[in-house]
Amino acid sequence: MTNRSQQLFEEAQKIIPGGVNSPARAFTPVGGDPRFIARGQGARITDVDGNEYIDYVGSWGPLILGHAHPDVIAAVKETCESGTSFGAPTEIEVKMARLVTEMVPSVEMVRMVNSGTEATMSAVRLARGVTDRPKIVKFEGCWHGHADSFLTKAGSSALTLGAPDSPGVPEGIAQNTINAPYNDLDAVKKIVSENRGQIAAVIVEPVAGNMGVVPPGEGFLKGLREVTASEGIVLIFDEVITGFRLAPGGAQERYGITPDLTTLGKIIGGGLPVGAFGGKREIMGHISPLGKRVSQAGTLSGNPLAMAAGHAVLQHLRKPGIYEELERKSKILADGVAENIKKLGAKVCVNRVGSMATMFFTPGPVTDYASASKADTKAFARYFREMLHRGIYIAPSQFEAGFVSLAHTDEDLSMTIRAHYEALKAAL
Ligand code: KE4
Repeated sequence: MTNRSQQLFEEAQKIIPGGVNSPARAFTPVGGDPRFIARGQGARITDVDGNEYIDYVGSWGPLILGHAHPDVIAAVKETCESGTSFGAPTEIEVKMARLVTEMVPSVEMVRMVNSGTEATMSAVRLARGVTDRPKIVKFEGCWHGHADSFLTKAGSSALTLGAPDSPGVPEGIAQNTINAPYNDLDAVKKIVSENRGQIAAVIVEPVAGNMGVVPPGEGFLKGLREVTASEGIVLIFDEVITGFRLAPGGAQERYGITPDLTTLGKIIGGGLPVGAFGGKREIMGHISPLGKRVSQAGTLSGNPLAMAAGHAVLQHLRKPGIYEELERKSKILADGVAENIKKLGAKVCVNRVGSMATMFFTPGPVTDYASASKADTKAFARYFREMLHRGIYIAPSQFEAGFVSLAHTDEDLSMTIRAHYEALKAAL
């Protein structure tokens, strides 16, 4: 029964575009109406009609500890007793910067912002300011938030809703963004040689999450590092999803590649609005008010509540055994899903890196935007509805990642595997 959700959605659509404050939440690609969520606890969320779901969206990545983790709640409660924002530096911002620079060694200096979009937008402006070059290279199907420079062949909601090239982005801006196929190093080398001295940055999701999960091929990240280093191009790892997800130091720790700049979001805020960008001191030293004074600012950047929440999460993630436990849980689910696929002889494929994964409705392999786009999105929609009906909440799009959290219990995982078998069978 979803009466209350339907009532709220009807009202919401009159006063909020599409009834949602982010298009990724729209159920357009999967049919039906979004569920309005009343509360979350651990790995579960409950909608306003009292329906409970095991949650694999986790607010699109931030909730690696699960919903309403006591450490996070306590930190926010305690902090807000002293006020919510001052527009002046606070101690918690220094503690957070220290924690981030310790956990991600390539980040020698870090600036807090309020979203992943602000982080990537600022990092690209900084790269352009430092190099005095206009162009950037991104990868088809990657999503770096909704700043103009990124909205060409973009992933996530742009891809899901069929608008990878957004209206409203002037040609003058779009022409400075060059897209390459993900995992295609030769294409990048060709672009670089054809635009010598013009490219400020290459920005990449070191593990793509926004066309569904697509891991970097053998040598891809290493090759990007080499070609950018040799051409004085700033290599930006967009770790808004992978940061603190794939290892304490993110994908760069997992794959052993050091970018010049890193963008962060999601987990760093523990569910509150936080983004961050940081990297080499010689580059960060040109962010206003320093050096060349590349402009960047924000009223609520480093907000004490958001810093307290993020700090509580990151401290938890530094404990021994955390990522081994996350991998243990993720592998249980992955193995169960693989067994179901085998039993059903389903022509689907799964890409997984650690606790982020996507099942594609195509035989695969899925290595880039072109192969991801072959997925049967109608079959995915059927599967989505069957999972929702069985109390499993996954992203309402074929082109997103699913996330296991530390709060998912072995029982949650077993229930999910059983539901997955039935839902996949019904969707085929
Ligand atoms: P935000 O501005 O949404 O905080 O972050 C933008 C962003 C930047 N980089 C990467 C790799 C990202 O995945 C994101 C945002 N991710 C999407 C879902 N894949 C957020 C969900 C939404 O747009 O509502």
